[in-house]
Amino acid sequence: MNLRIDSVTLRHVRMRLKSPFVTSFGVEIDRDCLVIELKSQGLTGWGECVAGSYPGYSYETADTSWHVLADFFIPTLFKGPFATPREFGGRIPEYKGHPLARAGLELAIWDLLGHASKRSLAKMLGASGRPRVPVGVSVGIQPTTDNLLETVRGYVDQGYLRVKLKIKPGRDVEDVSAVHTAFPWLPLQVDANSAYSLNDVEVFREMDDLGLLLIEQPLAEDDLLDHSLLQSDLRTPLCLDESILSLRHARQALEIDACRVINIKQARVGGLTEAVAIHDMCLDYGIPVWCGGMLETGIGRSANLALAGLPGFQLPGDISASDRYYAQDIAEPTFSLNADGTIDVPTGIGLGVEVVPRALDAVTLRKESFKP
Ligand code: OSB
Ligand code: MG
Repeated sequence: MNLRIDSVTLRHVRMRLKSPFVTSFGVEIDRDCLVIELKSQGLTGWGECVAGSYPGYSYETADTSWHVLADFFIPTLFKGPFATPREFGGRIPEYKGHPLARAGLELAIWDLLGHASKRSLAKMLGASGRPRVPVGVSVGIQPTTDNLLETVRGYVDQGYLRVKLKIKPGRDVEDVSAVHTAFPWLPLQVDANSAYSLNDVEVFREMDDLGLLLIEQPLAEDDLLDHSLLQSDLRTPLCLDESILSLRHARQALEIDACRVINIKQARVGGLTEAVAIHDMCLDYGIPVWCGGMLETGIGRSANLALAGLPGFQLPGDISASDRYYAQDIAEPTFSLNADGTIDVPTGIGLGVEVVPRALDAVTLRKESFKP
């Protein structure tokens, strides 16, 4: 089925997080993102571009994504009809970078084509039918170690299967040891968001004795070589997040042993098409992957759950319940944690969620529609 795009609406939204999310790169009190709405022959597709208000995680922001989408990517949608979401990448070969913007638009095409073919995203991705996926929670840096222990206890009581602790220089080994001592049975991992260098190797040697599942993105995003040197010094697997923007990056990282686990975020790699390709390659290499998150609304969260149903996703994802992030999400139904620490993979057509117009309007800062 070929679908021509009749209109695209971009919205910049800002949603208050239940509690500030603190990482080595900064603080998020509100989360900004772009919500993308495609209309085609009576059908609607939704996407989410997770670029935030400042270039802390990557160089992209909501404003740069708006510019790149409005001025370059969206006009290519009007050049002809789509039969598959994978065609989108082929429409913009001349444009470089901006994976978060690409992924948001590609996601809206997936949702739209799901509605056209009456298939769920999980079906479109070829998931082996895993009906629910194990999940963990990503815990930001807390004001004190006692606050951290209290916060982790809250999530453990809710039933999360593993906890990821954000770390930064000065708030690392001591915090992580305290959590490990208080919850010795709890699967733990850490995420540095590229805050360290090889000068800090002692920090990681100490962390190596804590039995962590993995250490995520300790060094600079463009530094595969130093990750490989650090990995050779540690028993704990390194896991890359920011460094892996494409299948090529993933292959090169594995070839030089820069990591032994990969965090796959469909947003960071420019969309689900590339995410599935990385997943498939890692399955061939015998490298475990897990699904990362970007504090998504229900739109992106649904996509992450569908992706995490693929067989290579062997570790719990950063896909927490909707109520871990927002008091009011913009899409329904929201996602909740099952008693066994899993979340259900959505089964409705497309993303399987409905955007709630009133909830969306309440958080929209800017809105613009584009037509052929
Ligand atoms: O590095 O994985 C990260 C959130 C925003 C930006 C980067 C990261 C994160 C998280 C939270 O760790 C994951 C989530 O719960 O969505
Ligand atoms: Mg990360």
